[in-house]
Amino acid sequence: MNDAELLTLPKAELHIHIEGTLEPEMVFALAARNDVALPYASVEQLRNAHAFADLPHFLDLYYACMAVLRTEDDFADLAAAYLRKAATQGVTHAEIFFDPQAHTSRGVDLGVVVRGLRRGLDTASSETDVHADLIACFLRDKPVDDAMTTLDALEPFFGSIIGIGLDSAELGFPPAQFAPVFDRARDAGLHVVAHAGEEGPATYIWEALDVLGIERVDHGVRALEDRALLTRLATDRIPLTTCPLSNVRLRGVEKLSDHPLLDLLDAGLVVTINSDDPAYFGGYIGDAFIEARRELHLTDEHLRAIAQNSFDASFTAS
Ligand code: ES4
Ligand code: ZN
Repeated sequence: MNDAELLTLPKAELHIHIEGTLEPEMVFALAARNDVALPYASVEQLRNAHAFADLPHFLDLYYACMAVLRTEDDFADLAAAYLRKAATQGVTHAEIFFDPQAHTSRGVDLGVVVRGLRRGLDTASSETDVHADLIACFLRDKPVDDAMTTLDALEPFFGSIIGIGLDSAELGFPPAQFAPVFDRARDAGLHVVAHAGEEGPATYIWEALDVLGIERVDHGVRALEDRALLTRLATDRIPLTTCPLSNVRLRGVEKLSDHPLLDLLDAGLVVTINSDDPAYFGGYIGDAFIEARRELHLTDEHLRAIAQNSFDASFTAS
């Protein structure tokens, strides 16, 4: 398989934050459209700020840039641009995260967010044939009460989302405290996932599995530190949505050639490759496949297995 074939190899994207697809050019375009002041003078200056020490450092810029997203059209444009881009990278199915609290806390109505995203996805979907679903993520570095209130507010939109997730700063924010929120979501028939083992320890992955009842682990790379956990993930076929370019940019690994994704595959896990926040981490999902192949010497057999895993691990792809 050459790079062009790998780029367009059919794949499902299971770990993508729609706000992380906000390219610097769109930040400036929306800032102008909405009359929002930016602390950067140019697209180039903003791009130069894309050098991160760790996850919290990245999140500061990620939340700051979102200030330009204000209207239903903004969210629709963002979602449509992502899906069109994804179509060029072999994506035929995407399960897309969004962060309701990052918008409602700025005074943006939740309906504006969900209706805008859904409209943008529908528009691009009809052009590209890429199927797209939404997963609402709660911010684990905000109080549980805030997540519960947000779940209440999401209830009228349960028909527009397929599940809930848990994201934002991980270290110091163990998953178990969100049990009441996840219990309610599961009772409502929603799928449940959580970021765990990105920067946090393997114990957070155990908690997310046993207390939150998650069906997929987002990232999960630190599972390698716990043999019993690897056995559990392999036995129960709990997929991992790894994001190699993200782990390099946020310094979870020093360089891509150090990424443990092959070790996770060798341990028998259902491993997938995803893009996380492609506007910030230097590449979309097809780019991640290409770079991971180059640096980790993945064979065509590995790559086809990883792509197949993405469909097996998806909630709604047929
Ligand atoms: C995120 Cl890379 C990452 N980790 C946790 N939460 C996030 N939200 C957006 N990107
Ligand atoms: Zn993520």
